[in-house]
Amino acid sequence: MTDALDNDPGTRPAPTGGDDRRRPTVVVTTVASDSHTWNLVFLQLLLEELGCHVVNLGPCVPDELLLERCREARPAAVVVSTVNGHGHQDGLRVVRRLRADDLLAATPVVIGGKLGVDGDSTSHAAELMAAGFDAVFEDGAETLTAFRRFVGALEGTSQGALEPHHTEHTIGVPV
Ligand code: B12
Repeated sequence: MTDALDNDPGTRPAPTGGDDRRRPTVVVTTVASDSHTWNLVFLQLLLEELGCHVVNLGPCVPDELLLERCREARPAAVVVSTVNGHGHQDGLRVVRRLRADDLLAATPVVIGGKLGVDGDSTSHAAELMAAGFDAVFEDGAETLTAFRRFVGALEGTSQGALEPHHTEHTIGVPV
C-alpha cells in the first residue's frame, strides 16, 4: 500500500475558494488483493473532470485502512474499482464492513471494473447490490455513461460542481 496517489485534503492546504468548498469528496479505492493502479488513476481523473475532489487510496487497500480514511473524509461517495477478478468476493466483504460502521452505513458506495474471472459471461451485480452496494458498474459499452449519471446525482453536487473542472490532469488531446 502506497501513499503516492493520496490526495487527502488533510495533507493539502484547506480549500479557500467557494468553488472548492462545493466540490464533493469522493474516495477512490480498490480492495486488499488488487495491485492494479491505472484503473484508479483513470477514475480519479474522470471524477476530477466531473468536478469532484478525490481521495485516491491507491492499490492493495486493507479493509481497516479504507474504513479509517472514510471515517476521516466523510465522503459523498466511495468508488471501489477492481480488475483482478476477485472483486465479486472482496467487494462483498468490504461493503459489509462499510455498512456495519455507524458513520458510513448510509454513504453511497459503488463498485466497478472486471469483477470476475470469466469476462462478462457472469454478472455479479445482484449479489453485490444485495450485500449493500448502491450500484455496480461491470465493464460494458454503457458503463461510463451510467457512472457519470451516478456522479451527477450525488448529494452535495450541483450543476456547477459537475461542469468539467479543468485541472493539471485534464484528459484529452487539444485540437
Ligand atoms: C498492467 C496489468 C497488470 C500489472 C499492474 C501494474 C499496476 N501497477 O497497475 C501487474 C503485472 C502487476 C498485473 C498483475 C496481475 N494481473 Co493484471 N493486468 C494488467 C493489464 C495488462 C492492464 C491493466 C491496466 O492498467 N489497464 C488500464 C486501466 C486504465 O484500465 P482498466 O484497468 O481496464 O480499467 C478500466 C475498466 O475496467 C473500468 N473500470 C475499472 N474499475 C472501475 C470502477 C468503476 C466504478 C467504473 C465505472 C469503471 C471501472 O474503467 C477503466 C477504463 O476503461 C490487464 C489487461 C488489459 N489489457 O486490460 C491485466 C489484467 C487486469 N490482469 C489480470 C490478472 C489475472 C492479473 C494477475 C492475477 C496475474 C497473475 N496471475 O499474477 C495479477 C494480479 C495482481 C493483483 N494482486 O491484483 C487479468 C484480470 C482477469 C479478470 N478480471 O478476468 C487481466 C484483465 C489480464 C487478462 N486478460 O487476463 N497486471
